[in-house]
Amino acid sequence: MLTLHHLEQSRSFRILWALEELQQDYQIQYYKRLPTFAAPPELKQVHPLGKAPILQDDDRAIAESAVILEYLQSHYDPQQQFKPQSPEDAFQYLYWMHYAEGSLMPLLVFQLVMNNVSKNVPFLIRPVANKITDGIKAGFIRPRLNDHIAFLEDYLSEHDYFAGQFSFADIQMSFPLEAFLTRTVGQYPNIQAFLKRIQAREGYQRAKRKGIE
Ligand SMILES: N[C@@H](CCC(=O)N[C@@H](CS)C(=O)NCC(=O)O)C(=O)O
Repeated sequence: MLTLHHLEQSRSFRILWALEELQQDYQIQYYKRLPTFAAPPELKQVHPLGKAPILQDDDRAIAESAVILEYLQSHYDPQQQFKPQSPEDAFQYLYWMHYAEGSLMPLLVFQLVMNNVSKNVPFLIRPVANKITDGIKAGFIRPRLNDHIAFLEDYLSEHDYFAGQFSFADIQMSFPLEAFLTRTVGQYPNIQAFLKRIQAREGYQRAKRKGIE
């Protein structure tokens, strides 16, 4: 039996969605975040790092979204519906699967951490903390993030999905793109159109309903 260890408001939504696309039997173990937004310590009993998602398949606890998605595709997608169809699609699939967590998410997490610094320092030094974090955001994070967003807008101007037809690479990429859009103002027509396309899927809608305990 498959068990998804699902942390609220987290990347484990990707796996919930993939399981719904596969129409697979599974159970969900729900976890709430601590007031600090960290994962609760119980998750460390499932995997030593205690991060979500974790998928348990009998005795094996699998961590890392991309690994779980690839595992599900290779073990639980007998009709190969979510597998890239051509060698070019397979290359794109590999690239975007790694890019999401290897390149894009670190910048977004760094941005989130910088946004939260001033809330976590004593009131009197907030102006200094803000000066430092504003400098890091303007000098380091924003220019890099702008390059990534321009790159993605450009790619999505010519592709409806990241690897040919809808695949698990789209599920992997959905999380940073949704996170980016919730923290930013501005028009990103191709990213917005892509998200609208994938969010309209029945599997996505079912997963949204199940994600709430
Ligand atoms: N690269 C990992 C990242 C896992 C990760 O950092 N998950 C976050 C949830 S979005 C988490 O568990 N955070 C809680 C914490 O760090 O305490 C993946 O894609 O699965």
